[in-house]
Amino acid sequence: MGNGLVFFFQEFVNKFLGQAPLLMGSVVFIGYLLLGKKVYQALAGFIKAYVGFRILQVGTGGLVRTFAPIINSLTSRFGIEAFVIDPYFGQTSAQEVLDSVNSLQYVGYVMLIAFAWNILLVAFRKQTKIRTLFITGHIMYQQSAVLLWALYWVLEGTGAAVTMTTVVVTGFLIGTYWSVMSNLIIEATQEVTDGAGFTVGHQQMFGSWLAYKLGGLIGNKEKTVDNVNLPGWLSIFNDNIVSNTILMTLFVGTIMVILGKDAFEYNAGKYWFGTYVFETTAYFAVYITIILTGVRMFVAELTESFQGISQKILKGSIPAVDCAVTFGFAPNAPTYGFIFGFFGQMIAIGILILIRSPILIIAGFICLFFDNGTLAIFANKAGGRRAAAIIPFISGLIQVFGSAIVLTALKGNPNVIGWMGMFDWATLWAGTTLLTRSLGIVVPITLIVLMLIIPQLQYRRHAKNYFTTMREEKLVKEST
Ligand code: ASC
Repeated sequence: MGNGLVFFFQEFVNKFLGQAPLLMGSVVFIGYLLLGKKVYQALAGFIKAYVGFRILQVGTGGLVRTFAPIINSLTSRFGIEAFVIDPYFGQTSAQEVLDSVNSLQYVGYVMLIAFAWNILLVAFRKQTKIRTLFITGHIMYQQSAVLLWALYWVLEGTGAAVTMTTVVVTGFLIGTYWSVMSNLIIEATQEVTDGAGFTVGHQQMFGSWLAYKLGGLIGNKEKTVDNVNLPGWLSIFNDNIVSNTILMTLFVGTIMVILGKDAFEYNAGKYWFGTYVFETTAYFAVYITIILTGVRMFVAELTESFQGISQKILKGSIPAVDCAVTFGFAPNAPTYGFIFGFFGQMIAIGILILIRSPILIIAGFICLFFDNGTLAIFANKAGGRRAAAIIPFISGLIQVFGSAIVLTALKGNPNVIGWMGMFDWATLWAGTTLLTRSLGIVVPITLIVLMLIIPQLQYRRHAKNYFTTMREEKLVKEST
């Protein structure tokens, strides 16, 4: 019986909870039923949300496949052998380390504890002030795995299986992070998306909040990345397809030319090197357009159907979803984030090489694009182009240095090939891991309590309409 239950949990976690499109579609389906729609209407919603999410993944997957090898060969060309800061390199390290101590299955437990804790915190939202349900499945799995690995390694690292105490504490800690940080950026995300009815549930929620707060101090929100209003021929940059293609051709194209044609396997019968460079870099705009198409589809369904959940069961709650969902609201911002974050990371890597650091870092595309792209979206909303350039630049430095520092504590295991690298992981989680190594399990436990204070402070600031749903606020806005 006990074994059956464990088996069911593992199946449920891997084949449902960890499958973001299925989870997303199911949330939409349930939402529509709660709104009193017919089953066939709810089914149509499920399909649109599922297919929309899959389209998003076609776009993000295509970006990664096209651009990751270019970034990788850039760093390997210069003879650097090091750790990669990419979420999947972090996840792989976590899985391999945990598997080597027969504990991979505990990642599922962590994820379930965290998700149940998130639901409970929302259920008691009058007391906890948490309004957000974290439903970005692949990120939930990834973060559960990486945090369990990091805490196991610094707390135990014995070679024996992970203890239940560490599993439970990790579950509550990551669940608190999902709840508190996605809740923290509701107000900013609402500004960014013009009240689209969701918040971000990803890897840089704390970073996005900082970017939004600091952005306002750095620049002018009127001078946004999408409202460049350039004179004469430069006005073609006002179209994000055109500007993304031109900027990426210049920027990534230069990198490709530096690497030279021998660095690429392409069909010389079909392309000159020059056209190959352009046809590759133009894929950037192709995939961004695909992402936006998918996002529009599932956000439309999610925004409407989630009303069922936020009106009927978890009143006033909001879904926390993938960061790429915000990209449609300022389509030039991710390019800013990518380019300036790239400069920051390259300078930081150069410094590591110069000081002969024992840890070298290899840049990863996901971190460069999605992480800094998201920070640029939030920075731009509060501080325009200037903020969208400066903040990702600084973030690039932090991503490299923070990851290098935390890897000093984790590199002892031969299965380690990288770290997540995303902003929150290079700051908050790197710090937590190091502090836990020095002070023990009181650190994660204290952090749970401290984080739970944040929504209480936030509530004081926004008490008046804290629990009205995003949709209601949007309606109020539109009617005034
Ligand atoms: C991540 C991760 C991805 C991407 C994606 C961005 O951190 O694991 O697959 O970012 O979620 O849309």
